[in-house]
Amino acid sequence: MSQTVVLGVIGSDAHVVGITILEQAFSAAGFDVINLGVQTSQEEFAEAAVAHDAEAVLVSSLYGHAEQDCQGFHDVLDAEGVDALTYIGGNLAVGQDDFEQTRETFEDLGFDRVFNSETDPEEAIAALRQDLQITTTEAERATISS
Ligand code: B12
Repeated sequence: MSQTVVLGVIGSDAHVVGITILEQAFSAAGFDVINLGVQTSQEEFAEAAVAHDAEAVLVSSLYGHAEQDCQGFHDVLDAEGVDALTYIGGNLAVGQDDFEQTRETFEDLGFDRVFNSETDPEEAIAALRQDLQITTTEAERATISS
């Protein structure tokens, strides 16, 4: 059975290339991808996750304001009754000098996994398969049958 991920760029951020690549990579890996595009509000993520019964919400941010944009994000998801994994990735801080600090900041905000801008999409796909306990064989079968 295919698993659904909701993907988007949060806040006022308009960087589109990264999520386009992520959409292609997750689709090729057998996931159903709901791409909300750029400049997506917290509420739009939550509504899409509910509407599509998503297993995961993938948030992208490149422009350096991710921490502000993600304040209260998990409260909004909880209020809508979203029960999904949450990942965030991109250029999450201005500068990116200490990624471990950045990771901690976003884990404290409630994200299950935090990725930097060097992340290969395959790494995030492997992490999601692991978190959703999908074996590679099942995922490959989903790709073939879709
Ligand atoms: C192209 C670009 C633009 C274009 C965007 C065009 C468009 N519509 O996409 C334009 C010119 C519009 C632009 C504007 C701005 N930009 Co700009 N931009 C870039 C640039 C050069 C490339 C981004 C890109 O496309 N990369 C290619 C893709 C493939 O890589 P990616 O986006 O990093 O995505 C990958 C990973 O990050 C990761 N990933 C991303 N999200 C997620 C999410 C998850 C869950 C996971 C697992 C992985 C993941 O996987 C992706 C695929 O491999 C970068 C510098 C750079 N080299 O990264 C600056 C950069 C992102 N921009 C920057 C800035 C500051 C801005 C502006 C604020 C500038 C300004 N003062 O106006 C504005 C913001 C406008 C806005 N509202 O968003 C800064 C951000 C600084 C920071 N975070 O510390 C950067 C890093 C440049 C810099 N070194 O200063 N930008």
